[in-house]
Amino acid sequence: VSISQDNSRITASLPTGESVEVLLYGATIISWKAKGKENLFLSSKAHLDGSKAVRGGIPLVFPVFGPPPADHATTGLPQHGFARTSKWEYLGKSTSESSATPNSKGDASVKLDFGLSHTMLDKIPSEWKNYEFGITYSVTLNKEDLETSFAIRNTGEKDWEFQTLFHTYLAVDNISQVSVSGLEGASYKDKTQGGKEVKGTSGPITIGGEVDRNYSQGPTKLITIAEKNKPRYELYRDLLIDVVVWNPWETKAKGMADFGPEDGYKKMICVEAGSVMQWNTLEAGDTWEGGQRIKAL
Ligand code: TA6
Repeated sequence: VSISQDNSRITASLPTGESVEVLLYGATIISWKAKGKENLFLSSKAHLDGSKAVRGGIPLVFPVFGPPPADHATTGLPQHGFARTSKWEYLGKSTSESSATPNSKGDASVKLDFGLSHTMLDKIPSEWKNYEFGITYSVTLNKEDLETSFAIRNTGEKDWEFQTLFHTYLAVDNISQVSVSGLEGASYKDKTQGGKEVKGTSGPITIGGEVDRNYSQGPTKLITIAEKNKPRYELYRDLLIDVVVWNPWETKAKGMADFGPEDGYKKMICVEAGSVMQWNTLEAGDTWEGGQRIKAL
């Protein structure tokens, strides 16, 4: 296992060639290579200098998903909260190369830990300036999959509530050949129709235009992303009971200054594991843990 670090990013790679690259800005994973491919979409116009949330990779959403509601503790925060635009600290790594690795096939594995706490935030114009928290974000690179998990602690005296999500931009060859299964039949909130509840389709989801759907899908349903009906990614979730499926399509992609190339929407699909359809209350002193594992096939 090799780790390299400069003041802006951490890169880890396994002897078998898999690698992950994480910006300290937002603790944003901007590259995950496995099976000889880049598996995350990163806009060619993404800001990687800390001037704006990264358009691509796996931005972190906390403590609110989407535009914050009015008259709420998150009112005044930016869309998707402050985690993805904060400078996280690198807490260190742990590797396992012996045959005792979790997947016991003797493959190597490396875990990178990142931390963010209320003391590290720039002044924020919201009730959240009175809350105290500590988040440990772990990125684990295994030979066949990438795990991202949160341990979110309420380190203060006040209870607070939050939403959280991994805003994963998966790379695909051609969106018109992509199908997503595991969400069949589930109703969803359609953000392209003002959040209207829509009855789910019976078959796998295919993408032929702008899609922006919030599914509450229970914590254990396996979500599979296939290309030409051949599974390419499997998404396993732990406690992240909601799944968001998003593709901006042509017009919305053109409307984002940091989205490139213009037809890049054909090469990505966001399948986002989170807990965003409800507010999660974290009592003073408690810890919430949740994560995802994406397997590249
Ligand atoms: O992933 C779903 C979504 O909430 C979309 O509605 C769209 O806003 C997207 O996130 C990107 O948001 P951003 O703030 O990164 O431009």
